[in-house]
Amino acid sequence: MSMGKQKITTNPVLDKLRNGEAAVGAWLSLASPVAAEAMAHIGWDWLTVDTEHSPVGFETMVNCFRAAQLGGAVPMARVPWNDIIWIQRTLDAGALGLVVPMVNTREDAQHVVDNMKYATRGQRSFGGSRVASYIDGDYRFWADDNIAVMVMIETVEAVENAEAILSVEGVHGCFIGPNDLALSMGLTFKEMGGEEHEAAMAKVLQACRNTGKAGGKHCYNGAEVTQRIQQGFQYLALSSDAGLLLKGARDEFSAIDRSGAPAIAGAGAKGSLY
Ligand code: 3PY
Ligand code: MG
Repeated sequence: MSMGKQKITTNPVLDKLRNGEAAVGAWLSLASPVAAEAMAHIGWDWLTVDTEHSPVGFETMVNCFRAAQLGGAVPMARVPWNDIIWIQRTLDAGALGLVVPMVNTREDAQHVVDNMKYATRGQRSFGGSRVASYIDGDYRFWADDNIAVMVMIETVEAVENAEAILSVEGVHGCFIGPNDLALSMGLTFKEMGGEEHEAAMAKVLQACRNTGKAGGKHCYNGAEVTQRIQQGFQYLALSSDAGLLLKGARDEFSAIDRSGAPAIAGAGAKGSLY
């Protein structure tokens, strides 16, 4: 059952992860509900508003959640930090899953779970949630095992501790941040995706297999998403609204020929301008 049209009984993203399927989405970094709504209709399983590295404001984030829901994508957010205030407010604002950055130890992961769960499992305080009326059931209990808890593994320390992190009860999976991981390993941009970087990511994937949790990664293009699914990753982000916009704009801008040469095939083509 998809988000938006009818009440959901379970979180469709977690349904997929639990079934061993891939759940593919994208990051929302443009701080634009209009872009979010346009993106949502593509068919993504989820859309994650990035509040760690984008200038999005809190109310705009809520409108991005609404836009995602309208298109049938599960609204999620990456919080800026493993912080009870951010986590509580973002869940109350309607996120059905959180990606939490820089989770380096088992204790960090336990702290994420504590922050995201109501008593008796955690310390989240009850104040309702914007999405309570979109789910079938009592949100307080529904939330317990239906809000996706995704911890980011993006440092050498986290890779070392991956199995301990993932074995924490309540953690559904992890999400590799390739950039911070490379920085932590002292790798240059050119060395990203090289043997050392890939070996660290393979270690995380093995930890996922050993613990029965879902592995995830931020991917650069569709080909990489396909490759990672084949490797066994399940929670895949394909770039971001900002990245995809820039890629399309760059490709088309660089295809313009101002030399006066005869028009290339495709000029005069009809398609969608919007
Ligand atoms: C990273 O690459 O560090 C990320 O956080 C990607 O989302
Ligand atoms: Mg990062």
